[in-house]
Amino acid sequence: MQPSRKPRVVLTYGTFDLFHHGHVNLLRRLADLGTELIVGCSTDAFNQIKGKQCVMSYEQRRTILESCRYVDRVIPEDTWEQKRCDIVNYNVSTFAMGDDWTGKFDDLQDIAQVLYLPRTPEVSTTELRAQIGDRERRAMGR
Ligand code: C2G
Repeated sequence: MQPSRKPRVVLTYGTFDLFHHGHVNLLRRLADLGTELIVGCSTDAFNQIKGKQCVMSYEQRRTILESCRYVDRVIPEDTWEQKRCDIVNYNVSTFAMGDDWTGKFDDLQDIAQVLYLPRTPEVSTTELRAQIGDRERRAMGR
């Protein structure tokens, strides 16, 4: 009988557009840090605030995240400021992001462990969109 592990909630946020293996690598490592992984998925309105053009809607991106084996719960991310409340409300032990965010959320260290994990090299939503565009242009003979 496995001794039941002390509950340890891990929290992260992101847009997760065109879900790719870089996202999966991050979520898998985050899931290994605790007993429950919560993902704050940026809403379409918040992506406008972030200046991010998305291919997929919030509903589509949330559906994909909820299907991921490493994710236990998906919540909407509507503002930059909600992290502190979410950490308290969901009893979060560890807040973690990819290391392109290094230092940006250190102010949360008074209420949670804050980690920045290495990004997966050579893949990004932006890069995928560019590759698709290039291939379409080549197929059209332009
Ligand atoms: N990521 C990664 N490796 C990649 C691409 C992304 O580890 N090759 C990580 C990012 O570092 C981030 C997460 O995957 O932690 C989600 O990336 P995005 O969808 O680009 O999210 P972002 O726009 O960084 O939004 O309040 C925080 C923001 O909502 C984060």
